[in-house]
Amino acid sequence: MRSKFRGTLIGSAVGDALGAPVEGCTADEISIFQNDIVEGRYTDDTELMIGVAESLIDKRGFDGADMAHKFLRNYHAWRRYGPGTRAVLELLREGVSWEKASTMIFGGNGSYGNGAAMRIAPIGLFYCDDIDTLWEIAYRASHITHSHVLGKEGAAIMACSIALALRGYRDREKMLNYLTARTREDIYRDKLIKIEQLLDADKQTVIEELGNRETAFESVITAIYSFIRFDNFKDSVSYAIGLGGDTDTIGAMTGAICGAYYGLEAIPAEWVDALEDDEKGKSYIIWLADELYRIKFGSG
Ligand code: F2R
Ligand code: MG
Ligand code: MG
Repeated sequence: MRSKFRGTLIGSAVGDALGAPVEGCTADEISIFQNDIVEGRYTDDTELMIGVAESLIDKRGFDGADMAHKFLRNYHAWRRYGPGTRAVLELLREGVSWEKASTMIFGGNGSYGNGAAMRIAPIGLFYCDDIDTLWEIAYRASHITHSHVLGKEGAAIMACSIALALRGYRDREKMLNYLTARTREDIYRDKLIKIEQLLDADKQTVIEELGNRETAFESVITAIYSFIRFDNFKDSVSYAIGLGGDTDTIGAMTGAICGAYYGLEAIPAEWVDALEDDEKGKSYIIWLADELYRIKFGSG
């Protein structure tokens, strides 16, 4: 189980770093994508995920004000944040409360970007044995930057997928049935139902049906699909990135689910080796995973 905790967070960071250099490219443009070329720098996806894990560890559970503070403390604009999240972080810096800031963007509608889903992995780990609580906490943690229900729902589905993968759900039908029954929003349910018919589909069809963009409803189900379509970490994450579009984020979300299922040892060593290891790099991310595990299971 500890290897799965590590695999989830490192899998997410590796998927992010692998996809980052080609973020925004089309599938055709990256058809020459080579698995062994890795810059190793992670982006906003991982920087925010680190903040989620740090806050859960410090507070032994969810605390919105503290998590928002961790996001601000870790923020480096050069890691390429989404415009909505950048605006919310500015509002938080100006002293707007974490409950209010996210409701002030996109004309008061809030964001349905995938920025909440891409960072949610630690919540999938921490609340893996209580899906009702996991769903509720995923919504509350998303609200710090993403107040639109579709942004929150995408994050809850992602957290739930990680918990199911951790618990060994890979039987396609079982996992999809669970998520479909749980999902409250039609746009996600409809895409989950499509997965079964798309298992042999070509890339263009998958992009058209499931999406590869930076909105949550055009990326979260794509990551679940990439996990389900293959039987190992490398093929799933390579495929997800090869779809083009929001490659770092779909790579990160696929990597998190795969890491939760297969564990750290299943991630290609050359990918883990290439991941940055500065102040909050690979070693620190492994430490965060171990702390989450220790708090959750009281050992190790
Ligand atoms: N920022 C990036 N990538 C851009 C790369 C910059 C540049 N082109 C370069 O090459 O360097 N990636 C990161 O942002 C994504 C996560 O975004 P997040 O945090 O959800 O931000 P935001 O702005 O809230 O939402 C993303 C977009 O979704 C659309 N959108 C969301 N809510 C909307 C609403 N209510 N109405 C209309 N549109 C809405 C907007 O287009 C948002 O900008 C990840 O890819 C991460 O890696
Ligand atoms: Mg990013
Ligand atoms: Mg991205």
